[in-house]
Amino acid sequence: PELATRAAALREQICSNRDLSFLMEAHDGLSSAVAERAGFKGLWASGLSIACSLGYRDASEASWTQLIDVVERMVDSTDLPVLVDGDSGFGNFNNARILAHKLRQRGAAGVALEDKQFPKMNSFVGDRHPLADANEFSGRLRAVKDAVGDELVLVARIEALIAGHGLDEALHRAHAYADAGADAILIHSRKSTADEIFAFTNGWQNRLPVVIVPTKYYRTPASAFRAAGISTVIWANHSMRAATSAMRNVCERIITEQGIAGIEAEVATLEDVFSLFHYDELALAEARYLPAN
Ligand code: SPV
Ligand code: MG
Repeated sequence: PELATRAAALREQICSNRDLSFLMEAHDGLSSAVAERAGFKGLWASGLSIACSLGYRDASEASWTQLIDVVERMVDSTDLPVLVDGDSGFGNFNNARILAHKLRQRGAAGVALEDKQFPKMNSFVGDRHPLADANEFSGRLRAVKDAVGDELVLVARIEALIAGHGLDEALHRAHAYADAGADAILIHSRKSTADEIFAFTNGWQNRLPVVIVPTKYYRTPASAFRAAGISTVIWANHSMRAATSAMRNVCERIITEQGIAGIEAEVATLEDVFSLFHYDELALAEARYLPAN
């Protein structure tokens, strides 16, 4: 679809749809196509998963140009809107607005920016998560809004709870980022229960839609998120982790069995893989455009 249509679709899912929305992690064209075929309506271009697939750590090691190249493959391989994990924006307001501008050009539907300093570290690694100054980060958000307007959904991600600050700091930042023009707030937590998420949603009262990433509080059912009025849940890294287990298993089996007969029935068929990328369309196009002889 037209790129503006994808941004509108993501805006509908995050900002106006009253039911809970789900975004599935993907990190390349294949994982995007698989998620679409399975029935997801939107994708999360996870910084962690993209870093993993490129062999980097999720610590701002991949460059922003590498990120936009991956996003382009994700956009081209599906019709789905893609919310891109823009980390901390790769620098100050200027780097953030260049990133947003290029993401829009490559067909992204939205970008999430987190209020950390560059280089960032994955929120589940270690204890050093220096936050950006809230005013400075608000300037990053305003610069992105001025650069791309409504053509990208702008999600402001709050890392205050990750960094060990309290609810007050998280709410203070959420209000500042709403004032700066964010379309939605992503509140992140590394706790194994959703208590601090629900404390946040109680205090926030949905001034803007709330997006969450329940990687660590995975036992909380979707019904509880609905009841708290949350807008969108991101299943942030599960295709990458599933692929890691599946690839390891098949590697170990092939080494042990010195053959592939045993695993043939357990891996996707080639027909399955071909069908994800519409080889049938190419055959039709050949009939139409290649000389007949
Ligand atoms: C990601 O998927 O890269 C995220 C979510 O930012 S998390 O890893 O939970 O920080
Ligand atoms: Mg990330």
